[in-house]
Amino acid sequence: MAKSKYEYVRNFETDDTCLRNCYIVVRLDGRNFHKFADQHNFTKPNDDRALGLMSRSARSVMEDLEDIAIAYGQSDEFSFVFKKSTNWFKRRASKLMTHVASQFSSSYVFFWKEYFGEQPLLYPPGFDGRVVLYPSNRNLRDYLSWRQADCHINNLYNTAFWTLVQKGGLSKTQAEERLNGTLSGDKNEILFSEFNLNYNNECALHRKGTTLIWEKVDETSTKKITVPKEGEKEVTFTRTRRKVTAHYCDIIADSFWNEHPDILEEDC
Ligand code: DGT
Ligand code: MG
Ligand code: MG
Ligand code: MG
Ligand code: MG
Repeated sequence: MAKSKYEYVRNFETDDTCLRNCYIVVRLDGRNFHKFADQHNFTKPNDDRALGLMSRSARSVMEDLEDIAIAYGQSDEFSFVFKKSTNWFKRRASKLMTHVASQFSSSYVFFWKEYFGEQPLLYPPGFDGRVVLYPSNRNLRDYLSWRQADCHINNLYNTAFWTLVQKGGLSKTQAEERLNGTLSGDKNEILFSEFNLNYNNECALHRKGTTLIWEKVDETSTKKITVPKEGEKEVTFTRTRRKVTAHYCDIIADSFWNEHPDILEEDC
């Protein structure tokens, strides 16, 4: 077919193919969620409805898009790790990132009511996205460790801050002053000695964030079948399915990676 005279405009498109042999990480972060959380009455410091909805939306991304080996989320962010070997959308960064961001955002709205019930969604939320490439397993693990350490630091601070305000009767300014310059150990100590709260016994989802991976799960179901001469009979089927499973554990140390050796590919 003859090309139109306008065809040349295609050449203005830039090549954004991701380098081969690298993990492609897409990280999304809620736009202005400080305000969004306030306006939708998120509980402080952690709102389980909001965290559940983030996780549900991330699962939809993993199920609907190809080649995501692991995802990690905390607060208003989620990181998706595409396999090193993925060739989805010819590894074009803009395609990968926009598909993740739009699937996530539409899922967040689609599943809102399931998590928030009577709390109406007041305006359409948005998420920004970025793409980062990691060439080695060490770099990828350090990236995920960085996000989990961020979760830990923020959650310990927020837990201490809101405990001082909600249970200690301090104003927000007083709580801020009290925590100014404190180290992790000091915050743990305040929680333990003044509020009898052992931070390590707090909810793992809040302390560690959410890790989603693919796992093989056996599913058993029963079915009624009709056998000639014998009549109706109940039989049990077991089939193995790949499912997205959620984990609220440490992903910084080796143990998680040793227990799930399929997530990472060989370094090349
Ligand atoms: P951004 O990302 O630059 O558009 O601005 P923000 O406001 O989204 O800032 P960010 O992403 O650094 O921080 C996340 C905000 O979301 C933070 O202000 C607290 C809020 N948030 C996230 N999860 C929860 C929650 O479970 N409960 C409450 N109350 N707030 C939350
Ligand atoms: Mg930000
Ligand atoms: Mg944000
Ligand atoms: Mg954030
Ligand atoms: Mg199209």
